[in-house]
Amino acid sequence: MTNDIRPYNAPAGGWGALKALGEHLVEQGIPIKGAVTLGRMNQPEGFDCPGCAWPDPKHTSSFEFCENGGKAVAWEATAKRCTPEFFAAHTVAELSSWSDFDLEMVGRLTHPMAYDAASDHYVPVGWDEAFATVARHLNGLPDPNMAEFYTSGRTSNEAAFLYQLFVREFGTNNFPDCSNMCHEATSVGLPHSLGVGKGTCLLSDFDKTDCIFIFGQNPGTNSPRMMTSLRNASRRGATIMSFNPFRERALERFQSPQSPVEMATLTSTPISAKLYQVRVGGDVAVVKGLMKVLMEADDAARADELPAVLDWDFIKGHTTGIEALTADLRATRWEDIVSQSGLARDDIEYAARAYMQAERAIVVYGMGITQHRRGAQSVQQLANLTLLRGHIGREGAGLCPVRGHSNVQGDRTVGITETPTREFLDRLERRFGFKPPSQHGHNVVTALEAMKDGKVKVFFAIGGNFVSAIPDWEVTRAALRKLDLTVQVSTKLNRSHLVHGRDALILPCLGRTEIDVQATGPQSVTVEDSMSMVHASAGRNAPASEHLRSEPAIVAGIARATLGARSVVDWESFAADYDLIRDAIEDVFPIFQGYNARIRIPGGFHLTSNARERIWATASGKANFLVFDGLGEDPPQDGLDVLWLTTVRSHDQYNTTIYSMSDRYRGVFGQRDVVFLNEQEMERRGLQADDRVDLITQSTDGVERRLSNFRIVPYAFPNGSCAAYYPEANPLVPLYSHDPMSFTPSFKAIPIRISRSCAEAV
Ligand SMILES: Nc1nc2c(c(=O)[nH]1)N[C@H]1C(S)=C(S)[C@@H](COP(=O)(O)OP(=O)(O)OC[C@H]3O[C@@H](n4cnc5c(=O)[nH]c(N)nc54)[C@H](O)[C@@H]3O)O[C@H]1N2
Ligand SMILES: Nc1nc2c(c(=O)[nH]1)N[C@H]1C(S)=C(S)[C@@H](COP(=O)(O)OP(=O)(O)OC[C@H]3O[C@@H](n4cnc5c(=O)[nH]c(N)nc54)[C@H](O)[C@@H]3O)O[C@H]1N2
Ligand SMILES: [Mo]
Repeated sequence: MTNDIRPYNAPAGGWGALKALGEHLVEQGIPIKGAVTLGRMNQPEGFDCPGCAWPDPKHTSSFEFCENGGKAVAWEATAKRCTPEFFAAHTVAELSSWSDFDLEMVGRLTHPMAYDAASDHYVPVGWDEAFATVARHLNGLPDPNMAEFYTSGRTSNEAAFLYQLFVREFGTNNFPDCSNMCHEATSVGLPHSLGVGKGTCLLSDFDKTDCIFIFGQNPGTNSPRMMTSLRNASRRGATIMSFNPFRERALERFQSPQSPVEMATLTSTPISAKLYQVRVGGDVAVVKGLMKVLMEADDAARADELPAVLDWDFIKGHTTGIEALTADLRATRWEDIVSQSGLARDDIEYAARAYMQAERAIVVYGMGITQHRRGAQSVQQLANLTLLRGHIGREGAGLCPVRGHSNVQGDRTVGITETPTREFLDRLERRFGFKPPSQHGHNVVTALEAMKDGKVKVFFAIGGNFVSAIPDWEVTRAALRKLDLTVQVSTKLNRSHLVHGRDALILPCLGRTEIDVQATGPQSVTVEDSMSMVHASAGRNAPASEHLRSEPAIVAGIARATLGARSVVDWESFAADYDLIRDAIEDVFPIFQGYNARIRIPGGFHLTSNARERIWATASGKANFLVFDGLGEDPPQDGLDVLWLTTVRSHDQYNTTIYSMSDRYRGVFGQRDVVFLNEQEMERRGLQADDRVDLITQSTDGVERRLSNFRIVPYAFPNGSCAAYYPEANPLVPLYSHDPMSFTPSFKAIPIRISRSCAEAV
């Protein structure tokens, strides 16, 4: 493929999306099987899309086309296989030189494999022997806290619950989790505001709202089924406003593959009324600006005896902290808001007026908000914005964090957390009869620090690709290589199998599209989507290999091997019948009351949210307005030279899985080692389009973090900001650069300098 830069002028979605998916099915060798499999996705009797966490209309609808959901399914249902013969043909050293794309293109893992240091190959191993290896390492540790148990968010509720049960009976709360790098800022920030660490919207709210504000989220790529809701809202006349340094195509206009008229006439629906290109890290300034306009308009309305702009009944009855918030807003100067946000005051006032006029408004956000040095506090500012007009606990309104992995929210709900509450531990103890550890465990950042310091010996991952998702590769990968054992429960070969400990295991598991038969017959699992809907998922494809095991079966096998007679849990029964796991979940978490009966109803059920009912589980018993000190989401940096680098997903990747080297909507083809920069910033540095440059982090710990030979892509990006792709840019993100409240790495704002690459300078 040519590595080309050319603008993409078509709308998002449409024929371009259909074509892209068709090509992908052919590339995976499954043009027919892929299409049949897609027909079963998100159907009452089918499986849940393994792509994103956006809900489906009740899981009862007819086929809804989603290009990227389709790619996620094709990726799993591929005809390609990664077999023992493949491993025999390639040493780990050789595979380490392969690209991430090439590694995953080998296909589905078929056999459990163990690393053999003498030959530098992975060799086949029996399941029992693999379990015994894990048990030997874990039981040899002087302290259970010397092991880390990572979870990636595709793991079902059933597997996740068993996993936390095993790890807690083993004796630790070390649960680094992908959400530590994702929506942790929501989980940690929002409870202070609303008493709940999740969103308050249902899908039906999008059908009733007048206004949607979207901060730092790219629905056309990362939750494409959301485009149906946005398109319908836009056509109903709801006002959509987006805040994003990129002019993401789907936020501009969308051609719905579900609409025969748009497809036939090549027309599209405009999505955002305005798309504000906020500076990287400028959102708090925008939100404070919006709130300042609302407050001043309310002052003026009061003076003129007009209807209030703020919802004072709600504020007085349901909240605390309004005085401190308004004092802060009064003290915040417009010139600072403008310079920090990169937006004109007029723009912010225009957006605020749209917000003010809406009776029902939804505030949506994604990684552009959470992955900053003050991510948790930034989330709280969005909560303030909704509370000012009483938009929580009202139909058609609310706060809507868009979660990432398809079950990342469910994993949290069923106990994957390094900071368990006393109440949860007590219930676990009452149900099972062992004393779970109460000492808080490690998150991703503290786990990596402990590995660096030699305090950890074993790393176990259920899903994911930890070594590529994490920041600061040079340091963090060296830490992982020092471990005694690394274990990856995976579906495909990835970098985490190649950056490994002295002993290493690859345990291949069933994917969500596949039939899972256990001792009592075929099983289904359950997942919770971004809007707290829980529903069943049952695969229909034959497993990729007869040697695969389900995630619950793998966890139960390891638990039995490790804990043996000292366990009080009947692991075998749980692995044989997932209904029993759900009964146990219900015993520990009363919100799952009637679990097994309720998931048999098509569409599943909603886990109620207190905040949606205007019940505030905060210390004050009210919703709290919280003040953000200043405007900087990230620490100030001196010097004209500094650019804030944000790291984003292309249209053709799923996190660390790269589907292709292109990013169609942003006009980048056949390459990913690029940096997006505006003409003014280029000129300032004497740079031109296509120049090759080095990106160098302005580190504060004296360590050099540099990426070489990145190609400049001129893009109308805000001043002072630039962008590159995740995960290629992860070596630039220092481990210390994280939110002190939520420990979310600041993947969306790294201070860097850019200089011409040496090879070119001569
Ligand atoms: N196809 C596909 N689907 C996915 C994923 C995937 O990789 N591929 N990943 C899944 C996961 S785990 C997650 S968490 C979600 C992620 O979904 P998103 O939250 O959409 O994640 P990103 O693409 O990282 O970034 C979101 C947007 O933030 C913007 N942005 C960057 N910096 C800033 C900033 O400072 N301020 C503002 N306002 N905006 C900013 C970027 O331009 C981008 O449009 O998607 C999930 N779904
Ligand atoms: N710079 C930068 N870094 C980031 C981000 C960013 O925006 N910028 N985003 C962060 C975010 S939001 C997240 S969520 C993390 C993602 O971090 P992870 O969740 O760790 O990474 P993924 O790339 O989603 O994991 C892909 C692997 O999961 C395995 N897999 C897929 N399906 C299954 C399954 O059904 N079962 C099992 N057991 N394994 C499976 C496959 O082997 C595949 O290779 O990355 C974070 N890192
Ligand atoms: Mo995520």
